[in-house]
Amino acid sequence: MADRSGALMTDGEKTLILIVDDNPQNIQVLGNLMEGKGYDVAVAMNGGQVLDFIKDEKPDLILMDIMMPGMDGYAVCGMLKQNPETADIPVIFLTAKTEDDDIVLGLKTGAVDYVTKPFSETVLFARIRTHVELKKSRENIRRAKEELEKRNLKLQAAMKDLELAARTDSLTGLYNRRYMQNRLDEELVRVKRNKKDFTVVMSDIDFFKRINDAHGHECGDHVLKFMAGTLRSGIREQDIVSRWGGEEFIILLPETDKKGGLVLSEKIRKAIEASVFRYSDMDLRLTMTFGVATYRPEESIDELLKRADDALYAGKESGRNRVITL
Ligand code: GH3
Ligand code: MG
Ligand code: MG
Repeated sequence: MADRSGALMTDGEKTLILIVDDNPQNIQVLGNLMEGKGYDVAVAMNGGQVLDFIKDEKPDLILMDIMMPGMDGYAVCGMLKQNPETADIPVIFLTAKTEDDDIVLGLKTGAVDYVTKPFSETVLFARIRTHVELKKSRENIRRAKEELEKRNLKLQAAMKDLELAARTDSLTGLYNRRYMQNRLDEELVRVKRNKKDFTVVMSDIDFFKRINDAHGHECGDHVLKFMAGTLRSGIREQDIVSRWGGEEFIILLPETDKKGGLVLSEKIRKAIEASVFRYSDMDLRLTMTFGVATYRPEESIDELLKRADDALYAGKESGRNRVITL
């Protein structure tokens, strides 16, 4: 490991310093000094070479002369600061220009520091070390922020999935019982405010046990999915259909009176009656019975559901494949 003033960062990464000077002797002296402290060193003798170099590699710090033929140090520094890919690289001017105006101009072009020649090695290294550390901690913060944002996005997606799963019946993809219960409670609050009717339809597949018994449980599951699809395509956008249990479904029809509920249920009943469900070379025909109940002021959701259930039961008793309201 490097000594206290050395160039090895705590993460074990080597630090690359780009020395920019048009004078080979200066480069030689500075390069030896830097390497002696454990830094990796790259050199450029003019602005063009700097711009070429930074295309492939990003140094951790640039030590730059000001007076150079062609592009001077100010111009090179200005270009580096304008490029988002290199703007974060700290530039220290190391120069014989000692006027206040020169220093101010240097800092204005975006340099982090300005060291005049002849320089004290100790001070130069202390400054280099400070600016390299600042840059690395800025990078660490940025990386940590990016990582945090990535995790946040993942978490948000997982939460969305979880919310969806919590309200969905996994077999049919319809809303589940718990979600419907919540929606019914909400509807009750709404109806007290806007005084509009709402209707619930409880439906149950007729003789479903026979399907399971004759063709197996897997066939029964397919039938449930098929029925769920038929119910879903029979309702309007504002309606909500859920799997209430086994082979029983509840449809919530907001702002719908009894007549509307009966019409919609009859339409779905007919669609089911007319459809053929194909399962491994068999054509199965199924029917459903529907119990319709429209909300009555002051009753509870349980009372409303009880009336829908009673109507459904009456439909079963009187021969199935029908829509009943009491
Ligand atoms: P009814 O016309 O009176 O409604 O008669 P049914 O045979 O449809 O009603 P019953 O209540 O006697 O039987 C319901 C059957 O539904 C029994 C149960 O095994 C089956 N069942 C409930 N949930 C599922 C499921 O998730 N998958 C399958 N395959 N069958 C289910
Ligand atoms: Mg049934
Ligand atoms: Mg049943």
